[in-house]
Amino acid sequence: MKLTRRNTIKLLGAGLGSALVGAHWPGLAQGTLAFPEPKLLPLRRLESGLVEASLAARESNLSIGGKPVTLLTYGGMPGPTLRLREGETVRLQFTNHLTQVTNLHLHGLHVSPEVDDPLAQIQPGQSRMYEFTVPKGSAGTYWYHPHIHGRVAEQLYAGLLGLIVVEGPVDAIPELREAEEHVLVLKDFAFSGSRIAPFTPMDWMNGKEGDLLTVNAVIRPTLRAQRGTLRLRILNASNARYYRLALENHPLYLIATDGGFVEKPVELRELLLAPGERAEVLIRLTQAGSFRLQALPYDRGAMMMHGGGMGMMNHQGMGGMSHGGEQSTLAMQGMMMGMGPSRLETLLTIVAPPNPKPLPLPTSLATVERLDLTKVAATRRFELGERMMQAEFFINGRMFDPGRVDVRARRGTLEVWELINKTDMDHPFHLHTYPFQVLSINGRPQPYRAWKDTVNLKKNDVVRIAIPFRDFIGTTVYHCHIVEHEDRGMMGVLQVEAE
Ligand SMILES: [Cu+2]
Repeated sequence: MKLTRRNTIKLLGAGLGSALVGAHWPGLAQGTLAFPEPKLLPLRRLESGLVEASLAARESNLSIGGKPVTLLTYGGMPGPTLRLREGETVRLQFTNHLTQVTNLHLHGLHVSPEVDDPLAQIQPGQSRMYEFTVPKGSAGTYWYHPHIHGRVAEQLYAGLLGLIVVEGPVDAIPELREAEEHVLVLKDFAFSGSRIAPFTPMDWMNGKEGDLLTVNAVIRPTLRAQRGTLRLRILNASNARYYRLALENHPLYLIATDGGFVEKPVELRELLLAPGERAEVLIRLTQAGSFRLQALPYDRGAMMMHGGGMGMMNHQGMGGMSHGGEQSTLAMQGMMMGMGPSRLETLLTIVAPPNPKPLPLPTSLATVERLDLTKVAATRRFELGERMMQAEFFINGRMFDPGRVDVRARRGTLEVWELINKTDMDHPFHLHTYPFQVLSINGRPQPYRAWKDTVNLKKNDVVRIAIPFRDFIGTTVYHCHIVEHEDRGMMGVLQVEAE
């Protein structure tokens, strides 16, 4: 059964309000909390040029919004920032101190799928060594999080995430070097007491959001700038929330996307970050005062239900429901319709210094390769589909099967993938290991060239991307980065074979 927003369809009855609106956290005065910088992961830089570090996942007791909460983290929320340099070889020892299986994904880094293996399973008490070289030219902002199929949504939502910063020669450009740099990890939460609120059936359809919006785990912090130019590295680490970012009275100057630098700053009035996406922006503070970084309303096509009770559903979502027959007939009591746009939210307040003197904008940043589209080895089509009622999600009509190879590509070739969103919801499409360039969205070419690993598809969008399969062979995945959709099937297996 397909649900569209126009054809509101009778569904399971639901007193959905309570499931969609999390607990209220009163008494939080706006702008009273200082902006915290995530701590750095300690590194051992050996004379050989090798960098050693260790990271562990564990249950953590922290405070968010002044309340004690129990999360799963890599040692802090967000996890410690892994700050590396281009060309370094890294030996990262990861240990699972959770009571459940997990693994670690180096999201966006061009690293062999044998190292960054999305199908790896690391049992409780076990460790795994991640040894990789940080590619030249990859200066930018990446992140790490679990990728254990079926559990990504719950593990990420619970706090297992951290930023990876790669420094390179481009950072020495004076207009960047002298900017004041900060990391912004955007993440929402819903708690039930001191624990993460249980996933509801609607969470498995829409992706789980929460009413508590945090920047580096603090609600509406205040950043007191010392300099006139800020460089913000922004990560959307939320499971499903989109951030349509705008800063009062100031444009954002985009300098880097998921895959590193663009060629020159791009002036933006607003910047949409889908789950999994990153961006780096410069902000030029030209006047004293306080300015709010806001998330403007955005409609991602999420659904809600109206009417009766939720009798049929359970905390495992609706995946266990039969696809037809009596159960579903009984379930058809209620209405489903679009939730509409999100509310305008203040994420952060930036206080400019008195008489700020911003730096000029850099005139050129990096060269972004122009791919030779006369040499395309294959053009493929990927249709995103859904069966909302069952919270089942598809690519080309099939749910994820780790035992099935969906795409075989050859190393050293360039492919064009046409991504088509046939659902009523936005889906951010993410490819591991191999960065791509967006060629067009609905036939319109992109205004600037950039490397990406995640690209958003609105309802009915047709997005063409070009992927050079370079350096590595192996088996990896592509999937929706609303991680509930990934857990519920919207993922495929890519195998890159030797030339
Ligand atoms: Cu999705």
